[in-house]
Amino acid sequence: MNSPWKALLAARLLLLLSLHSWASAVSYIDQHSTSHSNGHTCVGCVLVVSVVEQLAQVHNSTIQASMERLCSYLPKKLFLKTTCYLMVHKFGSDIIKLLEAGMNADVVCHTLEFCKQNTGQPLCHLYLLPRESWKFTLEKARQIVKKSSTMQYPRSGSNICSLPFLAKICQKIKLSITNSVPYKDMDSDKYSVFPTLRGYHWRGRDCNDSDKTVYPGRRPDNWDIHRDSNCNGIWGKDPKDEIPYEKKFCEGSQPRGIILLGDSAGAHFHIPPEWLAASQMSLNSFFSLPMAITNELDWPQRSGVTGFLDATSRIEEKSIYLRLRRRNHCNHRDYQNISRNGASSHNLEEFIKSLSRNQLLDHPAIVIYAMIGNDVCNGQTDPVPKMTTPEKLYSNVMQTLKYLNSHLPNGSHVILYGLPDGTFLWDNLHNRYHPLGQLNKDVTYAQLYSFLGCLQVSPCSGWLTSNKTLRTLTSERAEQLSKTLKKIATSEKFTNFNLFYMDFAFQEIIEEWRRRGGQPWQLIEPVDGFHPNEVASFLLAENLWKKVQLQWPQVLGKENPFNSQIEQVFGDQGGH
Ligand SMILES: [Ca+2]
Ligand SMILES: [Ca+2]
Ligand SMILES: [Ca+2]
Repeated sequence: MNSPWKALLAARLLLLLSLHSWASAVSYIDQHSTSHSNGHTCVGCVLVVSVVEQLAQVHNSTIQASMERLCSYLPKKLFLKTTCYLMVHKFGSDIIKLLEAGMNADVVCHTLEFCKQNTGQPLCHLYLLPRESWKFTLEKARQIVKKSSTMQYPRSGSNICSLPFLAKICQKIKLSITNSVPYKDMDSDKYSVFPTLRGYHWRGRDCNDSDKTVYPGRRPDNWDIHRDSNCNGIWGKDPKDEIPYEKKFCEGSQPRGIILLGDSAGAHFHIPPEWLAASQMSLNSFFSLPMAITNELDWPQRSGVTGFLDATSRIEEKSIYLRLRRRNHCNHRDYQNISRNGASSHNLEEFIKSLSRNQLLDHPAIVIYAMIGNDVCNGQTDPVPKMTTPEKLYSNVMQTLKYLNSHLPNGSHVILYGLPDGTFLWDNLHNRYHPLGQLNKDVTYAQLYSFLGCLQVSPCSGWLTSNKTLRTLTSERAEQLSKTLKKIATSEKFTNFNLFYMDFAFQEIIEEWRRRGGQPWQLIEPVDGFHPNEVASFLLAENLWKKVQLQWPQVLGKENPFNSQIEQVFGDQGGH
């Protein structure tokens, strides 16, 4: 009965997990700091309480009923539903009292101490301040819950993962994030038969998980006469002439894999707006939540570089991987998304070792280096001192390239991708309503940015700010860093790969999207107001593909004349 806290629980779990990813997207190094953790707890609380409030409004129900509704929407997996009910049980009665007394989510969360204003710190709020003074309103709210027993529960700093039944799954997620290798991988070849927790959503599915000499991307062992050693679905002999199919269809076709070294944008960080928009919320809304949580809120299986599933939006473009596969079916399953939320030129060294390529046994690869934001983006109030300098970038990237040179098979290609000019974010979004603000026209992106910035959990306080000087400064640094990458590509040489540089052509994407009748704001993730969304990701992939095809066709290899024969004999080659 007393279940209104489902929502809060869900929200907290969602928030804690998502916000941790978000936080790390902001500033990986700082993710363990207390202020971050407090900030995320606050954001989480405000989001959940807002959703509860809006669900009551949309369904004309009580707050109690609204909390129960939210919990009922959540899947049982990962104990999401249970956690939700537990939270309702813990905090529901206080939330009911406060919301019914007309307090908004900011006031509720400050009263319940999920948000804290420390001495000397500004007051962080998502909604406009109450008409009566903040101090007065907060005091009034505190009186309402004064005798409540729930105030004894810990708030910020308390981690959802400390709940005993969540500890195990938290541990799993943590481990796969830390190592960026599959959690389930019987033969330890870094390829998995399990989709999430860094499994085949991130790199080609292992077709034999009890043999570490069998994995996507390797050169066929003895022409794959007896087994499919490289998981591309091609093996055996043609009964007509006894020639092995790998030899017949793939020899001389120059197979190659695609590897992305990226950040949250490359991994396709995405929080579906249905998770926040009360008016659209239904029993189906949270269906993908467990999958998303175990993928760190990333959707690499639908990303522009390594995605193998079709886009959910109506866009026909394919990922770079699917284009390479279409060009040469021998490339089937040869993709690796080595990306991490919060990744930058600096912290890539922590997880680049998760890359799998054997210099002697495997096919060459195309590596796209796309650290597009975190060298200039962080959540600090003054982000400038923490931005990467051009000198530092030069040395970080050289370190990465040296690592690649000692791990990539000869004949590989590396493309350094530039940084975008993020000023279009503020310019195109600040006046628009955030999904949370659409019902009552009360939360704009400007408000969201300022709330996140105030809590120091903004994914990019240099661009997501009303301070034009700061936005310009951030763009200038991004441009300097792009120039540095270009300089590296034109002046440095490596024995095992050719090196190229390409601009991050967001302006070209916007123009392309306009030509199709779209608006620039439709290219940004609606919930975080920061990441390129699925459409943008696929348009960028198309843009990159076309340029490479035009300028450096050798990177993509030849069209395989046997593609249709491969389809005839092997169908979908075992799928993905
Ligand atoms: Ca394996
Ligand atoms: Ca294997
Ligand atoms: Ca094969």
